[in-house]
Amino acid sequence: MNKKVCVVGLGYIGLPTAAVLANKGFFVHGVDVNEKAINLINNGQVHIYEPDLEDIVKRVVSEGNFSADLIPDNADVFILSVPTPFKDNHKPDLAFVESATKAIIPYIEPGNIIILESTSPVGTTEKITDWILHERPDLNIDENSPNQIYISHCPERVLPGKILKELIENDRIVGGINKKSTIKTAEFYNKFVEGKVLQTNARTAELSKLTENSFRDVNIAYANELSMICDDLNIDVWELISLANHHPRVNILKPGPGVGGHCIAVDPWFIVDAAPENSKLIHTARKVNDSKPHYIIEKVVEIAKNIPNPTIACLGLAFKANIDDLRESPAVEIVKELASIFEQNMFVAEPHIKELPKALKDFKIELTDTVAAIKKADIIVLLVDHDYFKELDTDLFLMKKLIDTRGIFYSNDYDKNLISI
Ligand code: SAJ
Repeated sequence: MNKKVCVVGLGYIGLPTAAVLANKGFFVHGVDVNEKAINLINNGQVHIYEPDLEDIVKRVVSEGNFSADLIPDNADVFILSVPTPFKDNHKPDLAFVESATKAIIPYIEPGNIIILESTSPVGTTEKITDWILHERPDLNIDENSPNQIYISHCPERVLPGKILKELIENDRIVGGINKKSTIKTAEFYNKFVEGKVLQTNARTAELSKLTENSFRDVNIAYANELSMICDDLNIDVWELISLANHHPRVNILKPGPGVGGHCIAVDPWFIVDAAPENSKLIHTARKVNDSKPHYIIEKVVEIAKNIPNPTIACLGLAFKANIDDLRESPAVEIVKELASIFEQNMFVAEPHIKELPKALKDFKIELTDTVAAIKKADIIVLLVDHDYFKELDTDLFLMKKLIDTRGIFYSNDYDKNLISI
């Protein structure tokens, strides 16, 4: 029985994973470089928002099944769940994976399972194996050796906002560095996952995760491209998509102000970097989605030309609906650019945050409540489809220009002041 698990990286994935494992009866030793987060967790609190997470953390910490620390400890299973960002040139940055691996190396013992959960370029699990075996020649991955360790990739696939449910219910893909690693790792996930645990090799598991997020990116790019075509042709894209989706084999996703978050806008680059000649579609989709914020900015500027001293209100900063996460948010990028153009006359409403993010601090932007922002503005740019915005009284928008990038105010009645893109 694998009783002790060491989870390295207590962020959006690692912390919920640690909490779920502790809740299932494992003894979990969590590790992070963020001392503030460690102290909060050991107090039964959390530093990120995810529904129900704090309640579970509070309970498992008080029951003694979960504690957090700056340094790893011996364990039966090590899980690496650290960020894998890309560098300025869109090349993957494995610095966190490398430092997390190096941190656990002194604690690894024969028989241990080491699992990389971070979304990673193809070949990363092999790199981890090399780093470990280089520093620990006493260990090996040879089947039937008494000093054998098991190394696998098992990509996380959970949706922010539904993490605790999806960690248990989603199917998982486990790809070991060899057959024995796959089997041992799958046995571990079968102890707490209710979905299927599918077995493959490490490289296929790595590419499967990148493939899932690229699939979504390519399909969102199609919707975004349609939205710009429709804008040219004076057709409402939301009506168009809802009509086309009546076809039994068509399911077009939603256009928006661009693609945000730390996954879908990042992972496709790992494929483009590894196979540039053969990933033209994936690369183009990235470029289409990255161009959408600029398209929105140009639209606002074009409309503002006809209004003397225009005042702009932007609704929403999060990267998607009903969350407080601003990472890689196209809304933040749009607000930043508009603030540098319209200077004094910018209002922003984001009901999920209390202060502006660092990226917007140097601008003269007023963070205010939604109704006040709308009342003050000539042009309203709706950037996030929060439920809160859906409930707004549409009379507030009378006599104003409304650019709706999320289609929440779309209706069949054509309204000259509503621009849906
Ligand atoms: N978006 C659109 N139109 C759509 C759907 C999404 O513009 O029709 C935008 C959102 O507004 C947001 C971005 O795409 O800016 C990403 O949102 P999302 O809800 O599609 O995905 P994430 O980033 O929250 O989570 C994804 C998930 N992957 C897939 O659905 C294939 C999740 O399962 C992964 O675990 C996660 O990435 C990850 O960690 O990789």
